[in-house]
Amino acid sequence: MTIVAPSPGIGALVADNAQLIGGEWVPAAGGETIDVLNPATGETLARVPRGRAADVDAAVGAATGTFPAWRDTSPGVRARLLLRWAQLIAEHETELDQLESQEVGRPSWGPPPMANQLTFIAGQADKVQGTSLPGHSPDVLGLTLREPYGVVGSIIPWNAPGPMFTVDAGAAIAAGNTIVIKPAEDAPLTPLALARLALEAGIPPGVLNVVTGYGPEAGAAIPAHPGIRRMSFTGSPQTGSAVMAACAKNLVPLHLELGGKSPQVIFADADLDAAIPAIARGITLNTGQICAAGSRVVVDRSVHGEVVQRLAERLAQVRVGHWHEKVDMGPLINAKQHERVLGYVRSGQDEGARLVTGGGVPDGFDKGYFVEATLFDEVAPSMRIAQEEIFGPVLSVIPVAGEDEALEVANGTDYGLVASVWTRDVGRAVRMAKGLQAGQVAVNAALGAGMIGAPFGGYKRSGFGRTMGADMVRNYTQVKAVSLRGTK
Ligand code: TXE
Repeated sequence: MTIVAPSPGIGALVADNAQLIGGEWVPAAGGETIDVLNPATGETLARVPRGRAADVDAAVGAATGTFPAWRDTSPGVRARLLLRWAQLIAEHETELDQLESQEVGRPSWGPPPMANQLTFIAGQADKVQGTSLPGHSPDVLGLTLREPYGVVGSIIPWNAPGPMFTVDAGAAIAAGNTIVIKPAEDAPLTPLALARLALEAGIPPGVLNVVTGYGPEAGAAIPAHPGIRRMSFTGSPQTGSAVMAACAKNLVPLHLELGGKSPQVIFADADLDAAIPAIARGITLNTGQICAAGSRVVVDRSVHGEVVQRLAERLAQVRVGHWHEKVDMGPLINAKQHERVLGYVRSGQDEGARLVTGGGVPDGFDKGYFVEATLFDEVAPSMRIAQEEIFGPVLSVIPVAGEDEALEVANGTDYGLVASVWTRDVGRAVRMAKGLQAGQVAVNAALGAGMIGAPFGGYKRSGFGRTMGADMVRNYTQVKAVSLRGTK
């Protein structure tokens, strides 16, 4: 274990240069490695194997070998193993929080959600039921069975590596599948630590396999592998499209989660004392690198001036800094994202939006990938900053007149992940909740607030399929109809 470990948690939870295949911690078949950097300082946190197609092949082989025994393991036992995994995560929540904070570069979020997610998932493992079917003949019994797919593949991004890992891996294995999962090259450490705890919990070798590596190498090899029976991808629309094309070629069903351009609609009768802090936090949390970030404020002209002024005051107070400091916002994940976000700021200015606050690199942060919390006003719905996912702390205010225009603008992008509405008028809240094209709608609340296990996923080009929700484990099964005729 030769890891550079600013936090003692890393060395204890993640082995140097090791990925998990068939229950063994192994280097890449080709022996190459990738440095994982701390985005606040550029320092190397750890190195992980640079897996490629040969590593994916080995992982699919291990998962295929383990599948029959895992499929036939009683759902109650699977649930207990998942609960033990959840318990170990809870016992290590401080180290896991520190690990994720360092590799993503965000300030601590406190206890991470993974233990609760797995508890929710484990509760579904023994509740996936089939149905009985009406038949043509009295001596035939018709049934449906829900069965796992086999070996499933998953590719996850870097913005919330812990929760993404447990949601996908947890649901897949709860249903009796085995899985090959590739974390993002920027943030593979929390997934590796979680996989270590899964093994320690007694989840059998080969059920959960983690291949680390770059997207076009290890990632692309997963949907293309003939042994994969279902695929799940979270990331950019461009890469999602490539993964879908590979799945089409390989005839593999898939689930896509591709981000958003989520509107926060404010009407004249809104409670601004509640709306303003929630909206400011919604765009600065994780430095705006959240698929559900509320990146557009669609506001009625009658309160537009006040909303812009109060948002500007709030965003100007956002404290930027390192993960272990008392700050609101860390850096962006890498140089590519830094350039991309600053590029969007330039495009907003070039297209004529009014830069109200932020827009640059904060003073004293020439190292790392920091940006200021940024507010644009007088944004036209057609501008790039109003249409494209920036994945940074850049908020665009679009003034509108009345409910119809608000709905048209809010729905006027290719995305449809989440949306929120701020109004005291119940009738309008109902109309908006029904009219907004989004997988989740919040009324007078931060996006997703106060719900446990709500189904999450997109309309339109935000993707298809849902994670969480009452059917999340069932979604990892396929249906078989069985007819049974008794013999004389
Ligand atoms: O994403 P990629 P990037 C959006 C966000 C961000 C943009 C680019 O707008 O600014 O995407 O981020 C793997 N075959 N989101 O470049 O490329 C890669 O290794 C198979 C939204 O980081 O989609 C990583 O594991 N896999 C989002 C994962 O795909 C490939 C979260 C995501 O990387 C691959 C992240 C390939 N050819 C970014 N190329 C969300 N929906 O939450 C890359 N990968």
